[in-house]
Amino acid sequence: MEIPKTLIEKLKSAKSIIFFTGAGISAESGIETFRGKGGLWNKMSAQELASFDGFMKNPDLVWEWYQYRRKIVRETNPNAGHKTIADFEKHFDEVTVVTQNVDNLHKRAGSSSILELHGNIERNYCMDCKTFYGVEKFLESEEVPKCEKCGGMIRPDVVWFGEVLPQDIFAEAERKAAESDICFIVGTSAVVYPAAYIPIAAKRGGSVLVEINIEPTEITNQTDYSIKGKSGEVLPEIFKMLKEIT
Ligand code: BV8
Ligand code: ZN
Repeated sequence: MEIPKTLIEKLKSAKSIIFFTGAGISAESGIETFRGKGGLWNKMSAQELASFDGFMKNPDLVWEWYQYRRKIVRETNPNAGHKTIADFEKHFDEVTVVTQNVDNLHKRAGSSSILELHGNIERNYCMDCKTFYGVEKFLESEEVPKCEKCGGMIRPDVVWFGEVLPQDIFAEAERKAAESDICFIVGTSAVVYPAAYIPIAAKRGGSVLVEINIEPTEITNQTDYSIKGKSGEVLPEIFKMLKEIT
């Protein structure tokens, strides 16, 4: 992999950094991506499954799909990519992770400033009274559980297609992006909106865009640097080169 020296120079003088991440950063942990080969969306046409209509049409099937994904998440660990991002926090005034992922791996890797645009698969809530439940509560349920307080249907606390993102979190992510000096775009095909606006907000704010991906994406031609490689290898290499000159 080719890490440009000018990027390391820019990093040296940077104050605030954001990491905009997608499913690709979790691929080396063993969690399938959505659009890659054998990805989640291809197998289970997840576009319908990860939607409110899909859930209402077939609640137990969608619930089972999330239970299957939660099991995978429980059995995987953060990889070197997640851990390096957590390490960046010790070297810069401000590091923010803006993630589209719902797998909680950034938190488990030790990152402390995380904005989850699409929710978190390890949380559930009642569709009627909005009571939140931790994932351990219904670990073994094969059907959609019912709320203990009001009997309502329980759903995963993730943002489905056609649903609005948490406005406060999205606004905070836009602000951090606009104020950042450098915006890493890691492991995302950048096709899902409005999340994919975040790197655009960073660019508009004068940020240097650095893409890390195993293949070109929708955003590649807008980036200042596009580094081809696995995030679990590229991020540690960047961090190593940075430490050598600081
Ligand atoms: C909204 C949570 C509107 C759930 C997800 C028609 C109808 C309705 C909406 C739309 C429509 N047409 C367009 C839209 C908008 C839609 C959208 O953008 N669709 C796309 C597909 C065109 N967006 C929405 O619906 C959003 N809501 O617009 O609401 C609205 C407005 C007002 C009022 C009411 C409604 C909600 C979008 C959120 C959907 N939820 N996930 C769940 O996970 O179950 S999206 C899902 O895709 C994940 O969150 C995922 O993170 C995200 C993006 O995918 P990526 O992360 O990029 O993953 P992908 O597999 O695509 O790419 C992986 C990349 O990694 C690849 O580039 C690969 O090369 C790379 N890679 C692989 N390995 C590695 C690697 N890179 C580095 N290293 C490696 N080792
Ligand atoms: Zn309830």
